[in-house]
Amino acid sequence: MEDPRSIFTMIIQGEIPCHKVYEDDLIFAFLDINPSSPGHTLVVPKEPARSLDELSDDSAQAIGRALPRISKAVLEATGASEFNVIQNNGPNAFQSVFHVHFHIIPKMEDGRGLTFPFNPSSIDHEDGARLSSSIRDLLSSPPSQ
Ligand code: DGP
Repeated sequence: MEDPRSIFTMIIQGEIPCHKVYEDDLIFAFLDINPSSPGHTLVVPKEPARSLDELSDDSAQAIGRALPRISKAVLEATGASEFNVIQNNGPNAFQSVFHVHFHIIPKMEDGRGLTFPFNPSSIDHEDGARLSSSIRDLLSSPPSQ
């Protein structure tokens, strides 16, 4: 039978080797095996949520605390002064490992790092008013857990 655990859970549990950079009760961070630039780091909650919208408040809080600290250390270790943090959810949104993770990607002076088109458009204000109202309403009701 196929192992239901994600590859990141196996890394966290020490069954698959990695270049670990940080660990606490709720968080694990290690270098990406396919780095976009030197120091490309993945910050992963130990909780095996598949996507960010499924993550518990406790893990979200721990990630929020860890990201700036880990980013600072990655910058210092690589000599980069700029970086991207990116987090993908769903296969069409470029997620390939279905265990929440944040990429910290140093932007090097020679251009190495994240490159992508943002595909911007102009906001439709009527649509914007409707959507922001709908999101506000959803956020003001108690979380369903
Ligand atoms: P994403 O596309 O956002 O799901 O990114 C998944 C990343 O995980 C991708 O950049 C490569 C990395 N990755 C996949 N398998 C392994 C592994 O076994 N070890 C390490 N260190 N990184 C991995």
